[in-house]
Amino acid sequence: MSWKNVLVDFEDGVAWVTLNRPEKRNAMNPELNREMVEILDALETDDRCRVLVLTGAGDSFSSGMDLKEYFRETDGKPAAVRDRIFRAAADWQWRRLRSYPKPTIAMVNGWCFGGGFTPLIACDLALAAEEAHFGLSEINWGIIPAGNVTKAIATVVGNRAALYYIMTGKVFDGRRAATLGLVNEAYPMGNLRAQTLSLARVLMDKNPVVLRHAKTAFKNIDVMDWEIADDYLRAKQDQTRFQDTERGRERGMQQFLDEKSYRPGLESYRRGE
Ligand code: ACO
Ligand code: V55
Repeated sequence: MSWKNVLVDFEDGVAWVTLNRPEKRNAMNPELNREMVEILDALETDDRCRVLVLTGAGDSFSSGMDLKEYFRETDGKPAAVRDRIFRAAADWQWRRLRSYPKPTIAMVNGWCFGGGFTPLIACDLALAAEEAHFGLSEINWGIIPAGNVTKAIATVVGNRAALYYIMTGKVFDGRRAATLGLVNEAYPMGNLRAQTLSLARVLMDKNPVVLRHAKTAFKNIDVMDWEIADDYLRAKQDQTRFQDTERGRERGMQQFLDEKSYRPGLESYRRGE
């Protein structure tokens, strides 16, 4: 598997997906976005990928949408052509990523601007370098945060902070991103990769079928009222049992209630027997 604008490396169950246009600060152009759609499709059924980590090459996570190739160069094109070019961005940045069947972690290693927020937030979890810098810079060049950046930011931070950064375009660092809840934790740059791998290992120890349905359910209940959410979650619970060939639920109960060999409040049931 080889792409021009993205690197994919496998290491102990982790697929490291690295946006790779460092000379353009990993700005996302149409070709990179088309490649990312293919990559997410490919990794979905690739057993070498049990957790997907999204990061960037060099000193950037992503400087956002490629202003030249996305905006200037599509300005004169017919609406239908523009729609198609922008759809490749949406297809991976939130549509596929938000409901990805495998756990996803964004590892923000440096600059993250505008459109870069969409895939960052669409990942299940996110870690940042304390030294990384974030900004909703759209306002600085005369556009509103589209490409679902506005929708994405509203799902992770409160109204005050969201509007503050949408309206001022001010830059903030990784520590602030963690305080805001935009990322789970911030670590010194030198520890970021090791910490990401360690978080990936925690996820890899869990039952992948249960993990998949747990995250999908969380993302879907957003638009449901309590009655519908309750019914949906019960149905989802049954679906999980039906699909779980490992029979985690039965094993967990057997190990706790019969064998008294583990405590589910404190650790995971033993999967490999
Ligand atoms: N789109 C297109 N090209 C970009 C982008 C971008 N988003 N970001 C950087 N580049 C290009 C620059 O044009 C330059 O290209 P060149 O070498 O061919 O001249 C190259 O990347 C390096 O950029 P510099 O500005 O020289 O790099 P520096 O390290 O000094 O600064 C920074 C990095 C702060 C990220 C700066 O490049 C920047 O402000 N980029 C734009 C950030 C932004 O506002 N993105 C758009 C958000 S809105 C949206 O996504 C819709
Ligand atoms: C923006 C971002 C997009 C897009 C159009 O933030 C505009 C501006 C993330 O994708 O498709």
